[in-house]
Amino acid sequence: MKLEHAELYLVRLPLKFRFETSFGTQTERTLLLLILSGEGLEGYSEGVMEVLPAYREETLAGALHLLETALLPAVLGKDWENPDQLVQALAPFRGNRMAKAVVEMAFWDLWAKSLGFPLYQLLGGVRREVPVGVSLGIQPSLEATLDLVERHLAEGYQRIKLKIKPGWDVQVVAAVRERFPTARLTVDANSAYTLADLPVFRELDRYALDYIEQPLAYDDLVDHAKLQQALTTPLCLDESITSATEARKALELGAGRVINLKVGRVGGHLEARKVHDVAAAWSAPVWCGGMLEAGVGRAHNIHLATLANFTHPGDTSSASRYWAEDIVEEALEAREGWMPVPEGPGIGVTLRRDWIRKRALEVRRVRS
Ligand code: OSB
Ligand code: MG
Repeated sequence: MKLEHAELYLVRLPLKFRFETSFGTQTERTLLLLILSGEGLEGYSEGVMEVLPAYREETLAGALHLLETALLPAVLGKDWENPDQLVQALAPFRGNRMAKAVVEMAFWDLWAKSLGFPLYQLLGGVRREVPVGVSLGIQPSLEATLDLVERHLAEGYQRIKLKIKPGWDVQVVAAVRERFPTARLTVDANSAYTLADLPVFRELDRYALDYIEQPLAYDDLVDHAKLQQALTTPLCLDESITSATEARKALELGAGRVINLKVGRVGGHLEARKVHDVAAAWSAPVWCGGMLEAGVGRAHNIHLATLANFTHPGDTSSASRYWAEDIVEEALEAREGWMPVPEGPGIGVTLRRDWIRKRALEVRRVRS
C-alpha cells in the first residue's frame, strides 16, 4: 500500500454529560482525526490524547506537531507491505505511543479496505458483537449516582464502572452495592491513591467488585504489586500498561490480574494484540477501555474487542450517550449490553465530511 497524503483535523465535540474523574472534569472533547490516503482509498483514525497531560504524558499539541514533522513524513510516499513494516519505520521515535497509534490505526483501516476485509477479520477477532459496560463519572450526590446506575443497568449494560477519588470511594460503592446486590461493579481511581490508603482498599475489598482499576501512580508497577498482595479483589491496570513488555512485567510482578486495553495508549492494533496475547498467556483477562472516543476511535475499539481474550465487558458504550452528533454516519449503538461490530471493509464507518470540515478548528495537510 503506497501512502500518498494525509489530512489532520482538530474537531471540538461537546459531551452530553459532565465527566468527572479523579484527574479533572471534562465537558467536551477536542479530537484529532487523521485521514490517510493511498491507492484511491482512505483510512481513518482518531487520537486518544487530551489537550492537557492529565491521564498520561502526551498532549494534543505535541502529537499534532510530531505527526506533522516526523511521523507522517516517515511513512508518506512509501509503499508498505503490512502494518508490521510500517510500525518498524516509527520505532526510532521513542515513546509517543498515542501519536504513533494515530498513524498505525489509519493504516490498518486503509490496508483492510484494500484487501476488502473488515478490520476484525484481519486482527483475528472471533466475535460479531462485543460485551459492553459503562464508565460513570463522579456525581454530585449518592442519589444522582444511584439514579444513573439504575438507568444504565435498565439499558442492559453488563457492568457498571464507578469513578472514585479520595473522599468519594467507600460510601458510594457501599450505597450502589446495597441497592444493586448482584450487579457487576468495578471502580476506577485513575491513579489518585498511594499505599498509605491501604485501609480504603481493604474496605473496598468487601464489596465483590470485579476489579479495582489503576488505584496507584500512572507509571507504577511495584506498589501495585504490594497492594495486590494485600487484597482479594483483582487489580486492573490501565495507565501503567503502555506495551506488551510492560504487560509482561506487570503480570510477572503480580501488579494486577486484569488489563484495561486501549489501542491508542499502547501505540496501535499490533501492540494491542501483543498485550492481548501476553495477558492470555498469563490467564489474565483483558477488556476494551475507552477515552471518550467519537465514531472513528469507537469503531477501532470495537474491532479490537472481538479478539478472544476480551472476556470482560468493555467501556465502549453507545455513541449516543456521549454525543448529540457524531463524526460518522453510522450509529454505534449497543443493544442489551452488546455492541455490534460495524459491517463493511476496514473499520466500517463513513465520515460526515462536510460537517467535519465546517466544525474543524484546524486542518493540516501533509504530503510526501
Ligand atoms: O480511565 O478509563 C479511563 C475516559 C478518559 C480517560 C480515561 C478513562 C476514561 C473512561 C471513560 O473511563 C471511558 C469511555 O467511556 O470512553
Ligand atoms: Mg481507567
